[in-house]
Amino acid sequence: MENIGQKYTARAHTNIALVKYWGKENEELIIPANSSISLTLDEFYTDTSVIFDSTLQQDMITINSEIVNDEKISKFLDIIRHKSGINLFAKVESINHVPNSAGLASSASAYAALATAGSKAAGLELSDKELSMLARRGSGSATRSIFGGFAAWNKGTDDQTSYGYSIEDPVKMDINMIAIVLNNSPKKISSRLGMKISYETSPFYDSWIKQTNEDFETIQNAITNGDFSTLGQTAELNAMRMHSLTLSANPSYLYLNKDSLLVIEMVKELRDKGIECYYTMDAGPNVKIICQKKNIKAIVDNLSNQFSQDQIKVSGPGEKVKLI
Ligand code: 2P0
Repeated sequence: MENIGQKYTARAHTNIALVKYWGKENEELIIPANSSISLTLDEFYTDTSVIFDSTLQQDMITINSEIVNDEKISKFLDIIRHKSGINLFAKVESINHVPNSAGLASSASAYAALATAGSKAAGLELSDKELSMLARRGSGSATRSIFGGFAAWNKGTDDQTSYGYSIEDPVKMDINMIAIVLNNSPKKISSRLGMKISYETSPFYDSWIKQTNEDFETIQNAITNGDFSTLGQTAELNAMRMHSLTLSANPSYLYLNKDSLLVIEMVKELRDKGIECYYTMDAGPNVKIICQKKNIKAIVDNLSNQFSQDQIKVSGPGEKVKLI
């Protein structure tokens, strides 16, 4: 086990779902209620280093240089310890180049990077598929962040059948995302809790599953056919269908705020003017605009009337996870 006692660092990028994951069939193993599709982004990523160290008396974890006491991370390290048979504590240092807990999916890049650096530091040699299954145990969306470009998470039914895979990387389609950061503070209802309430109480949940399985087929075909318009239209509808699960839950909750609605209206106005673009939102108020390169300038100029430059972040497709 020559890797033990050596520090490994991995970089993983966030992803934005085009077909959303919103509910678990198994909370312990993180088996989702539906398969999902995403685009990995190059602008937002996490660098995480891990070393298993025989001198440590407990796991030592820092995020953005601050010491954190996160039981979720230690439980995740336990899974790596169990798989590798090592019995040492770890030092984990993670730097997020993503606004935390604001619907830009920092947990996706965080657990993809931790799974990759952590498994390597523990002497495991895992395939991308195995890495995705490990990352899934930390956070569902991390399953897809092992892969670059267009990626999918096959729902499966148990630990061995629920994994991520690449649909297309590098991406052939001209596709970009413009993230509008409307709120950088941690959200009130975590996605973990939100999706649990929706799964258990929304009377529309069964319809969501039926519809989202159709959306999966439509977007998969749009990627294969290079059909940007169908991809954008379907991703936008799928996002609103997911958010309807928050409104229809008991208790009802909502991630969007008035600025989110403002951006949605701007996107519709731009479309009316012939500038093709679509919106999507996750478990927070930030809106991501899906567009092609030729329209980035017009969209950013329009957004600049309402928002400052540092709120507007343009990103293209990102790479798969790698050791750095
Ligand atoms: C997604 N989201 O597919 C969906 C769409 C947010 C909205 O996956 O409980 O942090 O750790 O598995 O992955 C965010 O939820 O939740 C998410 P857990 P996760 O990207």
